[in-house]
Order: sequence, then C-alpha cells, then structure tokens
Amino acid sequence: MSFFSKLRKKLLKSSSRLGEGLEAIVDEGESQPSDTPATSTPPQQPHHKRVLDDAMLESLEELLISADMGVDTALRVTANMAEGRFGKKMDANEIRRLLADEIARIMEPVAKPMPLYSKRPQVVLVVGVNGSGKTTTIGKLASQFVDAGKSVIIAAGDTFRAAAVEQLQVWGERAGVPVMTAPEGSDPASLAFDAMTRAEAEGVDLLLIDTAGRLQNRADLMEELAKIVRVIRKKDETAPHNTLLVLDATTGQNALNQVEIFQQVADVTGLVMTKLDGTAKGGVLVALADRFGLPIHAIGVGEQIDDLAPFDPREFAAALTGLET
Ligand SMILES: Nc1nc2c(ncn2[C@@H]2O[C@H](COP(=O)(O)OP(=O)(O)OP(=O)(O)O)[C@@H](O)[C@H]2O)c(=O)[nH]1
Ligand SMILES: [Mg+2]
Repeated sequence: MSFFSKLRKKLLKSSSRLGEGLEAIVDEGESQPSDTPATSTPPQQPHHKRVLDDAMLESLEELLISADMGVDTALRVTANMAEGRFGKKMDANEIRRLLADEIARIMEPVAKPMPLYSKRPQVVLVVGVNGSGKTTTIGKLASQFVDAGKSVIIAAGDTFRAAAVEQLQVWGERAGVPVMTAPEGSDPASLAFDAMTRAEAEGVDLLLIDTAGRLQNRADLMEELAKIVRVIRKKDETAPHNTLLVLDATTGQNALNQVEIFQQVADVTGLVMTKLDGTAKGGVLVALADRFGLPIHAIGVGEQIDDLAPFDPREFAAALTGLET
C-alpha cells in the first residue's frame, strides 16, 4: 500500500463524514420537487445534480462546521466555492473537487516541514496541553531526524510525572537517542540547562525538549515554561530555534484557543497536529491555517514511531473530502 493510500485510510473518519455529507446534500436537492419536467432519463441516474443556490450553500456551511472547520472559515470557503458558480447545477463529485481545491488553497501556505538550521544544537521546545501528544511526537521526530543522519538528544523536561520520564525513555530507545532525565518534581529549567551544556559539548545537531502538559489556566505551569526559555537563552540567546505546539485534532475547535494561549506565553513557530487518524474533526486544521497562518510541520496519524507524516495540503484536502485522486 502506498504511503498516501495508507494516510487516506487513516484519515477515513473525517473523509467519510464530509464525503457522505456532500452526497446527502446533493441527494436532498434531488428529492425536492423539480420544475423541469421528467424526461426519458433512466431511473437509476448515476450523477445526481443540484443547483448551487443559497439553500445548498447553507447546507454546505453546516456540513463544514460539523467537520470542525469553524464558522468563519466555513463561511469563507463556501463563499469562495460559490463565486462564479452560483445557480449552476453540480454533482457531488464536482462539489467535492471544488471543496478540496478551496481547502488546499488555504493549506498550501502553511504546509512547511520544520526548518533545519546549521546552528548546533538546534533547540526544539515542544509544548502543548496534557495528552496532546508531545512525548509521542518527540519520539517520532527523533526517529526521523536520526534516519536523516542527524545526532539528537532528548531532554525529559516533564519532571511533573515519573511515568512521563519512563515513557520518553522508551521512545528514546526506539529511536536510538539518549534521553536526559531529572528526578520527579525537580526544576525542568535546570534539566534544560544541563541538556544544553551536554548538547553543546557533544556537538549534537538537535536537542528536543519535552515539557509537562500545561493546562491553559495553570499560571504556575506557564511560568515554568517561560523559565525554561529564559534558562536556555543563557546558553544561546537565539534558542529555542523552534517552538512546536502539539495539538490534538480530536479536541476540535478548542485547538484554536490553545494556539491563542500558547502564543501568549511562548514564541510558537509551528504546529504539529496529532491523532488525525480516527477523528471526524480534521477540519480544525483548515480553521487553524485560515486563522493563524502558522506553519503545520507534520501530522500524527497513529501511535507508532513512523506515524508522523509530512503535511501535504492536496493529499489532506482529498482525504478530508473523500476525493478520489
Ligand atoms: N491515534 C493516535 N494517538 C496518538 C497520536 N499521538 C499521540 N497519541 C496518543 O495520545 C496519548 C497521549 O500522548 P502523549 O505523547 O503521552 O501526550 P503528551 O502531550 O506528552 O501528554 P502529557 O505528557 O500528559 O501532557 C498516548 O496514548 C499516545 O499514544 C496520534 O497521532 N494518533
Ligand atoms: Mg508527555
């Protein structure tokens, strides 16, 4: 199976929701009384068509909102779809293609892999709310960087929970990367400082720093994050070079609030969206791109080490809308 058909399969929940929704909208139009007299068309007409009118646009808006695209983005997308096509008859596939094009157009400017710099160590700080997938993403990233020939150190900056350190050690073993740890409850900033010292001494390419899951309203945890950044900057004032905000796609619209909050406390440089497998809320990625324009570096499509995919806007749009490519 090709990588993309695998991805498509993993994104199936979103795509079936939108895809089936589109079919239903077109069929709904069909079943309404038509003013055109029935001709000698065969009873099983393969392609139902429906006039792109206000009623249909409204149904489309509702469908996009139900797929977590958000009201603003859904309105913008449907308005663009209607432009120059209002009053035309379209079948589900034409609408699907139009929608996919519109989504891809929004997503293209944000689809960027995490930039790599010549700076050693390149410091990557990974932040996000509890359970969003930070630790898992670090494991996957480490493995990809190692495969690309980079040397990597991971700092287990989540000193909040002992289990978090063990979890990261497992990922470090899988990726073949050393994991620096500190005792439970100790200051993560001091671990970050030690990790910087070691990464500089060993001349490693990348230092990935995990952090504790931060509830947005926990001011102390936010302060802890700011302190990690201050301490890293004592070693290298240009660090962290990347601050990745990891978002869980299943949280839907709440991801938008998380971006806002984390932008206030950290200089977020890019996003990773996890758990896109098995969620019908993939549309939130479109809303994020439309609203913030932050780069989307990668998407998580499973719990295994190779389940981190580059973000491909066309493929994503096709998968989300159920478009056959
Ligand atoms: N299906 C799926 N599960 C994922 C993905 N990424 C992470 N997970 C799972 O989500 C759960 C939480 O992931 P973690 O990496 O521990 O999340 P975290 O942000 O480090 O969590 P805290 O350290 O508690 O803040 C784990 O069970 C992961 O296996 C993904 O892309 N797809
Ligand atoms: Mg974690």
